Formats: sequence, C-alpha cells, structure tokens
Amino acid sequence: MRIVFLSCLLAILSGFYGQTSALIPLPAVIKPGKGSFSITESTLLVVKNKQDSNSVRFLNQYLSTHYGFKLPVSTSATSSYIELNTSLSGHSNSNYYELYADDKHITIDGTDPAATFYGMQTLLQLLPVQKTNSLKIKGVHIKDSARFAYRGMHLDVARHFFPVSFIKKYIDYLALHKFNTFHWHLTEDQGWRIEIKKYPELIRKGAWRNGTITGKYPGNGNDGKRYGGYYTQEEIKEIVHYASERFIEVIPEIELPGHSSAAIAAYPELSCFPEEPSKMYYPKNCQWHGDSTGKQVQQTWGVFDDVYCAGKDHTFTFVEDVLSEVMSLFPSKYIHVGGDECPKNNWKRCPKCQQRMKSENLKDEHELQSYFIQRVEKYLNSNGKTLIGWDEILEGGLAPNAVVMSWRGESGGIEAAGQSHNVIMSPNKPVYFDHSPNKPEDSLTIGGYNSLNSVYLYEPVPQKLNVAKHAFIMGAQANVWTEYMDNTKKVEYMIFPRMSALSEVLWSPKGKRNWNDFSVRLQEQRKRYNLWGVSYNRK
Ligand code: TNX
Repeated sequence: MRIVFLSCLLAILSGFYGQTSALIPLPAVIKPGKGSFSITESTLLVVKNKQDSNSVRFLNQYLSTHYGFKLPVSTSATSSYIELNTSLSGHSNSNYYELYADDKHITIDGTDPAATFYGMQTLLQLLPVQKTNSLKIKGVHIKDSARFAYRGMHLDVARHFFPVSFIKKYIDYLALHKFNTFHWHLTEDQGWRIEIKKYPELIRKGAWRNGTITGKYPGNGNDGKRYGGYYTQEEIKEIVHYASERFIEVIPEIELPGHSSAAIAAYPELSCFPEEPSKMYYPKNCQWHGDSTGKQVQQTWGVFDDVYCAGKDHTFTFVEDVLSEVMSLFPSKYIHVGGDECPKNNWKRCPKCQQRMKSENLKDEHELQSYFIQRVEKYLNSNGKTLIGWDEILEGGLAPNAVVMSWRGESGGIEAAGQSHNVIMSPNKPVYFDHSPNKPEDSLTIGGYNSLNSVYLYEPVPQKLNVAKHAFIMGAQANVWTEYMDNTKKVEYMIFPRMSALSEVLWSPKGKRNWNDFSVRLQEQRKRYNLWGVSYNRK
C-alpha cells in the first residue's frame, strides 16, 4: 500500500516536475495545483487594465510566432480563461507576481505591469515546447520576485555592427530571461554607431573602417574590406521604444576619454595632436589596409594612445553636445561614459593637458582623467542623469555620484561599494561572454575560458564586502565584446546558454541555486532554443 502510494506521489511529482523543469530563471516558490488547463486558439485572454497591453502583445506575438495562433482578448471573464492583471499590493519584493493555473483558468497577477510581464514570461516557459494547437499546462501555483534590481546584458555594436532586426531579437532574449537592462556599447576605436545631428562626420567618416584584421590579434592579415554601419536617431528611438514595451531600460555607452579613435577620425581636433596620423598609434605586426594618412578609424583591436584631449575646452563642448542628443534619445536614468583603458601617453606630452593639470591643481594624469569624468558627470547630473563608468573611474578619485561597473575582477566593485557608491558587477571572470565557453575553444574568441558552470555559480555580492555595504550591489551584467563575433549566429552561440545561467543568478533566490537541478532544466531550455531557432553552445 505504502509503495503504491509512494509511486503515485512520485509519478505526480515527476509529471509536475516535467513541466516546471522548464523554468529558467527558477521562481522563488512553486507548488503543484489542481488539474490542468489547455490553451487553444479559442481561450479568452482577459485583460482589465490598459497597462497590461505590453504583456498581451508579447504573449500573442510569441504564440503566433512559435505555435501559429493568437488568443482573443476580452475585458471580462467567461468560464475558462487566462487573465493578466496588475492588482497585487502589499508586497515589498520587487517585481512580485503570482501565477495560478488550475483546470478552469490561469491567472497572472503582478504588483506592477513589469511584474505581470515577468509572470507572463513564466507562463511562456510552462508551454510545451513542441508545436501543437492545444497547449496543456498542469496546475501550479507560483509566487515569485526578482532578487536583484539590475539585471543586465551588454552588446558591443562597434567592433562589429548588428542590424536593428537583431538588436530587437537580442532585446527579446533579455525579456524572455527577465533581464531588465540592455547596455548598448555604441562608440569605439573601430566605429561610431549613433547618428549625432550636430556632428555629421561621426557617421559619415567615423562609422566606417577600411579593413579589419583577420585571425587572432595581432592577426594574420587584413580582409581589406570597407566595413561599418550606424543607427539613425529614428532607429534608436524605435529600439528604445521596443525595449520599453518589454520593461527593459536601454543604457547607451558613449566612450570617453579613451577608445575614441573613430570620433577623432571624424573630428581630428579632438586629439591632442590633430596632425599626427592614426597609423602612428597602430600596434606593430597588425596589417593596415588603404589610406594611412591623417586620422583613421582603427582596423585592429586593443587600446590606442590617441584619446580625447583633456586640455582643450572644445573637447568638453563636443562631449556635451553629443551627450545632449544622446539624452534626448534615451530616457534611461543612466548614461554610461566608459572611462576604461585610457592611455596617458599623449596627455603627458600635450602642452594643453599639462596646462590643465596646473590650472586645476592635478598631481598626475590619473587625476586629469578623474577631472575629465567629473566634469562630464556634472553635466549629466545637471540634466537629471546618473553617470556609469568602468572601474578605471576610481583612479584619481571617483566622481561624487557615479555608479561603478566592476570589470577587472571584483576589487573595483568592492572599493566603490566601500565608498558607498552603487555598483554593477561585471567581472571578466566569469561574465565576459566573449571569452570561450569551451576548452579548448572551438571557434575564434578573444581567449580565456568562462564555463557555463562558472557563470551559474557566480555570486554578485562579493564575500569580501562588508555586510553593511551589500545594498550598494545593484546587480550584475554580462558583457558581449564583439571583436571576434562578426555575425549574429556567433553572438547567439556565445550568449546561450550562459545568459540563461546568469538570469538565474540575478533573478532567483540565492538559496535555490543548484547546479544539478539547473542542468536538468537546461535540457528543456535547449529544446526552447531550438523552438526560437537560435544558435547555442551544445557542450
Ligand atoms: C576590455 S571591458 C575592454 C573592451 C574589450 C574587452 C575584451 C572594458 C571596459 N574594456 O574594450 O573589448 O576587454 O574582452
């Protein structure tokens, strides 16, 4: 009798698990419910609030793309229906929602429209992966909320350029994993990708390079092909709107004072030495293609000495003009201004930079960099925006209100949080998704090895950080630098499934993290990647 009972229980649980085994990121609380509900094309979708229209649109778009039907939408209930609502109150957890499914209905109720949207994402993961026209969902009761407020993915569109259609796909991938921030890296040595009306040369000249090195840096040649592209302001607006419908904030990054060769190619006076050709700053053993006179957009990777001149006031006028247009396009609270990898060689030999250091009482070029960032921060703050910078902005003194993105390990983040600054953790080990997902690497990458397991086990709140400072860790982000990703399939291959692992780190309760359990759920997730038609690392 006991054995029969136990095996029945096991059968019920494994059936139930068979369904919830597809959930990534894992919800905080999952309990089996009564019976099961079949979604068909006549199932009514009941929506009472206009504020849930984004969730309705996404759900119906997903159903029609992957299952070939949409649900009729109504404002009132019948006997069997799915209801989306945003009416919960009294829950302090961020993005809290409840999803309830039994044999009569499925209800998703959130504390705010974003929470309801995340509940709807969970529903999508409860759908069987194979395409049928009746989608059966077992009874379940889920209570869930986000662990971290900042859940980010970055994409470098400067080393390689990706079309609007792919940026939208990328944003969808974020939404499907309950990420809420897209960090869009728009300017680099190898290309300027955002239209700025006041400075048309930025895209006319700065968005194009005459060739790209082939093979791993320093490379085995140059493809000799003109390469580039940019987003018009209309396209930027379209993408920002698209992301906002998915409760994703787009944070633009406009790099300064380093990684600025493309801007300098367009406007040489931004350099300390406008008359010096870019080729002079070009690393040895890399092959140049085409015109090598004057300022040029770079054709290889790395770090270049030709950076914005910190001595000329014109540089700051340019930066403010650019940021002014950027702010009008991006409603985000944050603007990322880079701040990383800025060599000081030119500043050391530039009379104007040296003069600036004297007049501002700066003891070295690190303090000059800090002056640069602080001046830009004042401008952003006066426009109601908060500056984010890579952890190099700690050198020479942190700008008073800056958020630090810790990439060279965790130490920058620990130091900034120690100084009571907000921090986004993005350490190159393990959340640089340009590093190889496999060992040995099976395609050309920048090097390094960040396994799926290392991403899954990553803990954004550093052990070494004083408990009193934990609240300064806003969350974490994976970075997707594209030196070695020249097509969208490669980008997908590098982010999947590591991005799924990171979503769980950022969303799910810390205590629920379990690698073996995740590995089982990943088997279902792989089927979902197939459904989406994305390329992913199968090892
Ligand atoms: C460092 S991370 C960079 C990028 C490179 C990346 C390659 C950071 C702030 N700077 O410019 O693309 O390494 O992994």
